[in-house]
Amino acid sequence: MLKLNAGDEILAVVGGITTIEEAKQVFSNNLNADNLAKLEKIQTADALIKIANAIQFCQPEDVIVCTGSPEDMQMMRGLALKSGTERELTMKDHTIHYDLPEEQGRLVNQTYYIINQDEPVSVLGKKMMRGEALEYVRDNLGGIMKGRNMYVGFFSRGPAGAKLSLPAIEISSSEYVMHSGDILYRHCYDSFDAQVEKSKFFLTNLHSEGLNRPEDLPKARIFQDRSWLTTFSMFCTYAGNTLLLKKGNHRFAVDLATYYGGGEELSEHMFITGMKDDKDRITWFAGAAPSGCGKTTTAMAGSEFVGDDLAQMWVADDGTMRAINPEQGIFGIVADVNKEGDPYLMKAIREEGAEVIWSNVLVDDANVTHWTGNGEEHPDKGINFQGDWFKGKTDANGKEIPISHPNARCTIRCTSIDNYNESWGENPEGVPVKVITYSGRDADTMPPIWVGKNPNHGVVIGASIVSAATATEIGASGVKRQPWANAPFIPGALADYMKTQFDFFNNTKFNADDKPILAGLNYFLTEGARGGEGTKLLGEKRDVKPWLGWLAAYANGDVEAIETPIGFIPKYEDLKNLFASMIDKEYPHDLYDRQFAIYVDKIQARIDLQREAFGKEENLPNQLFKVYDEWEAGLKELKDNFGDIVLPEKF
Ligand code: SPV
Ligand code: MN
Repeated sequence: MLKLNAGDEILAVVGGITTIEEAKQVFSNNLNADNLAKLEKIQTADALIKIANAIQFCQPEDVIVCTGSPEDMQMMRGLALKSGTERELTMKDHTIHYDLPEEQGRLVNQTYYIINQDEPVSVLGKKMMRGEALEYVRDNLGGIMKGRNMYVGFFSRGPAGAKLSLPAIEISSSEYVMHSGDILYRHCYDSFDAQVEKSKFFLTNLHSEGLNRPEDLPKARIFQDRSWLTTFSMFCTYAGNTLLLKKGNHRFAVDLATYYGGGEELSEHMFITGMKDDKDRITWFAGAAPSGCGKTTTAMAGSEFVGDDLAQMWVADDGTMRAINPEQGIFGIVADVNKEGDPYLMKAIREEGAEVIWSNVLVDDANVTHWTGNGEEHPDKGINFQGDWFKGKTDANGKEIPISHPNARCTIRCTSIDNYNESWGENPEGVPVKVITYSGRDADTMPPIWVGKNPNHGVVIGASIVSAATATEIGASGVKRQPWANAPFIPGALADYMKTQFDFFNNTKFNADDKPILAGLNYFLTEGARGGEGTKLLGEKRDVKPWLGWLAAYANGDVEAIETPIGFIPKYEDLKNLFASMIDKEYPHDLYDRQFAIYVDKIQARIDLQREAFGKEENLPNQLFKVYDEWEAGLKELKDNFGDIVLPEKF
């Protein structure tokens, strides 16, 4: 069980400020009249004491309070340019930021949960005892902001007034981090106190990149203090390591949902998107996929986009499942974003009108950005994530350096994207979710879509996601299990998280008609895995639309499905019609057969892999193994009757 406020509060120990009077003294010593007046509006004593401790400890030259007003945001953008952490591009309101060549993703091996004696931590995360972390923070963050500015912003992770919105403070010496925060998160300076009052919690994030030198990178640490809902980040700049409103606070939100949500809340690594049909009915989806597996693209396939990375979800009093996006923008991978597959995003980042921070892409002599897979002409030279670049340039190992890093990204507000549905996105009641999807990069086993037969089967589909390694995590390789695509962000025991999933989806508060369906989604099947040759995909990016379209039709009772041992799959005729009406594409029967044939031995091998890995965890809910038993029994019978590869017509 997670214990809040247990053990020493590191920030208080290193800062030494414990009372509001002391805090006010720190403010009057360090802030000019303008910023002092801004900070005076905030009344939450605990928050003020934290900020005072950060000032006392990091010793900035100046403290700048970011209220989220248009003037303050304009100022922050200006400061980012002045400091050189961003550079202006030719396109109006576009800037470029580079992270160190060695820091192009999340520093998984330098990210730690701070723990107290005997606290269970996810087997997937690293942990450090509180005392050791305290010493590390004291030694490395003390005085780190001497001679520079400290920025303080107040944000809400979610629309104001939503049940699961959480207020958070971001403190950083990086103009780029704060500018990114302005784009990706909702400021709540004016309502911070009221939001803390309502949610009872607020989150605190403290970051400094120090001198931003490659030689300091080994010292970089991302600490997550679960007990005090506080993060510390140092000697790094990549937003996934520094803008801890994102994954840092997501980890705390997972903890809160798991240990305090009572089976009525979830905090997931999921997009939120809606599809409006010809009857003007919107079917809402929330879908999990590991980092770098097309979550943004899937979200953008909806006509009513709401979010591409995180979802806070709950069972509402009206018996529906609701979801909000804790963010208001996207920090999206740009590799392979092109006109054909991502028309909305492409328009937003390629045409004037949006404020965009690019990171780690190539900038040519005309100050225009380029990236791999954009479907455009590429220049022969420019500047990218590793400095000067020219076509054919190789790295120290003789490997050709791509034009942009595979984890290069763009930071942009949702309101700049044409399919964003702002009224739903900002609705504190959340969107009513009917379909949950779970996907990974699975080249050879599962079909494009299949629906769990009941909530427990659905939960186990989520538990069983696998994926090839991606560029989002430094040092990752091979095929990895990716439980719920959320494992890198689950701080506590996996068993506790899993129990919450079973409790949530079996919650009796759901109306029978409003229970979401839970489905697997996989568009990475290759020719080679289905009787052909090579690694070419069997489908295309744009097929996502008919896949989601079928799930919507099924969830609404418009189509029937075929029952297989692992779940329900679509009928050929329905898909054929959807391919034609949604993307004007012919969908041949033999492609259907190849995509939806059940490969019994391959699926069985997956179950074996999962059983073995989960077998090492303690106290896992029994339902997990019961579902695997059911799948296995069905698969065995299938194989006895029809052999290893079973076409849909056999069911
Ligand atoms: C991811 O890697 O899942 C991201 C980007 O969404 S990060 O901010 O690094 O988490
Ligand atoms: Mn993500």
